[in-house]
Amino acid sequence: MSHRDVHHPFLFEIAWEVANKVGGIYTVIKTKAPVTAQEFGDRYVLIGPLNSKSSAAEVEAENVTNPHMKEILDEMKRQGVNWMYGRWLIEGAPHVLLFDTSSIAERLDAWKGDLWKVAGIPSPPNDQETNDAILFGYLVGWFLGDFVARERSKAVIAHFHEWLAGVAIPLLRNRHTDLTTIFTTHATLLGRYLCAGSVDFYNNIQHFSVDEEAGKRGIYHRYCIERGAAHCADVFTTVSQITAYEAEHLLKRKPDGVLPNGLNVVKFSAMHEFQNLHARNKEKIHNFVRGHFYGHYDFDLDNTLYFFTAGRYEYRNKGVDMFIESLSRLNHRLKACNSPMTVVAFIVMPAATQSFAVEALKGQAVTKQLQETVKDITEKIGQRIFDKAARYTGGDISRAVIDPTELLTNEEKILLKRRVIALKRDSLPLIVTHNLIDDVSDPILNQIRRLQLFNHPSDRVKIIFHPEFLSSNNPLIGIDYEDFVRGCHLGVFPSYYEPWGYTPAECTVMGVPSITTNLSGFGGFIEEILENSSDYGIYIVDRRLKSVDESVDQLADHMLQFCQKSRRQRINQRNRTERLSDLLDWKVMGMEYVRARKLSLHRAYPDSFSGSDSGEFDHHKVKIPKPLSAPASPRIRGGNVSVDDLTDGMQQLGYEEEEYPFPLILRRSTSARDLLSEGDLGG
Ligand code: G6P
Ligand code: 1S3
Repeated sequence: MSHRDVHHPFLFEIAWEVANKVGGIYTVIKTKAPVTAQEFGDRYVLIGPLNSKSSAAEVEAENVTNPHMKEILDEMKRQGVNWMYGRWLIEGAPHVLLFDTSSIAERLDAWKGDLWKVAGIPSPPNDQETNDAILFGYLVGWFLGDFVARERSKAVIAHFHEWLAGVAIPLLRNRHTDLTTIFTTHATLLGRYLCAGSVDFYNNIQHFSVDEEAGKRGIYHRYCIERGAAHCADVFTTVSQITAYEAEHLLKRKPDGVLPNGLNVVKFSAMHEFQNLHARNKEKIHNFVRGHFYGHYDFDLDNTLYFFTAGRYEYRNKGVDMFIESLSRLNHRLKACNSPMTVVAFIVMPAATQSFAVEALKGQAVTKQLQETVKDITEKIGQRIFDKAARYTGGDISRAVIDPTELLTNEEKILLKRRVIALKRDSLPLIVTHNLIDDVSDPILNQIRRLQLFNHPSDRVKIIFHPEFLSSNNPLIGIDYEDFVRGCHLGVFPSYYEPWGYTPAECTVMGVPSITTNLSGFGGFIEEILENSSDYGIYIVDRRLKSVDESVDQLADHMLQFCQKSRRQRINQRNRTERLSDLLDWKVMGMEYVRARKLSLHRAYPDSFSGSDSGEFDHHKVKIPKPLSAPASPRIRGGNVSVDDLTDGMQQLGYEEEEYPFPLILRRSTSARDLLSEGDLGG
């Protein structure tokens, strides 16, 4: 029987994206680090790969202070393993240990043979990612095995993320290493592949012949690593219910629990600062739009809404197909109801490009020239008005005030006309801001062509496809992604395959309403905790039970409803959205990690806990009611009134939303933790 202390365990968290940005898992680990480092202190170490390009910038090297670790790492170095130990330069500054897989590449064949022998996992010769995963897995297994052999007083938890870090799990199990393991998968390999094709994934999930499907796609060996890790871990988890369902059918183990992704939420001291930021950043987008639509800038920016979608270019998985189709329907509906609104919809998804489109650069240049000329002339006019007034020496006062018809000199009129003539163009405003290498077969462009959404003056929905991530150094639209999101009105993410989906969650913490689907992990999570999420600025499209056509219609309806809101209603909705950010903070979300660790200790060391405490996940969740759950005001009693109508009414009576005599919305003081779950969360 083991006598390890289960109340003060060591925690090793292992992932290929520790101090190494590849995709979403980097965001998970990095944003979670502060709360985990606070909980475990020096007993928390992250293990990742040593990347010659990024490690030096991400990590500050320091001496290994733990004597057991020092002994082991010195010995590994003697045997040729190159590693780096230090502090990750992020909030929370956790300890990190990075292994250089290339330094030990000569052992690859031996380890591949061993993996086949002990776990029956094959590995073909030329798959670099799998080779790295095997080298990394054997190094981690070596280190952890030696660590628990020396550190005998405290329990050790090893928490692995995603298949790339999963090779060590079957090894540790096979070697009966005295520690407990957790495996969290952030997607399944096969699910991602199947969804990107044209299968009806969710309706057939029980029926796939998984080995055969993996084999057909050349990923059988990777699939074996993923499935092996899922089955050999003491505790198996995913990031959402939808991925848990997927994992149960494709990996054939029902996850023990769900560990949703949080964010490190930064609150402004002034409540309305995020609204001011919206207005400031919207102005930057306005400037870009004036230039982009030069010669066709005939719509009112005060009645223009900015919608956007963004992410990796996975046309079907990220729901771009559905977004464009719904924009076309929205266009028709706005025209049909003679709406004064214009929607500019941005698609920000990197694709292979040659350069910026000349026409796009020209638009910004001619508009900037016009702006500078106007500024210049305005200054001169001001000077002339001042001079004339200052020269007043008595007599008829009207002679000291410049005649408005003489405000502009002839030269200024000519210069202004030249600038205006430069705005003339024969073509319609561009759809795509760059020259795409594969313009002819690009799926986004082809869908836009098919629907003829060509930014015609009569179109109420305009589209701009920016096939590159945003940055403040960009000569067209010089703005960082976060500022861009803040300046927009609505994020639209109608994903088909999205284990979690950080994009709508990020919108929420910035107080920007968004649209997601019930096939995304985030959408499912929100549906579970909010009764009427659209009142809080999170619209959920049903892509699970509705036909494609019905889902497209629902998405178009949500966008139309949004277009029908008044400015006041948009401001109120943004306030409600922003208040949800506490729920997405790791301080709350991290509690599920606490439960997973507790369960893993229970499973490995059951005798160290009292009999009544099973350590199992408690799935009981409490829903946050819709904003109007409370007694209504006299004005609305008995009526079926929307939250927008109510808000308008109360504001006419002179109330601000914060001062309502009934709880319209979740208050800041409400403990999100209490609302999310009940029971003992201790670890
Ligand atoms: C923020 C600003 C307001 C501005 C509003 C515009 O709330 O604080 O001053 O009027 O944004 O909102 P809109 O939805 O029209 O961009
Ligand atoms: C995955 O990254 P992706 O964009 O390939 O992991 C992310 C972090 O858990 C998750 O947000 C995303 O949905 C998954 O798909």
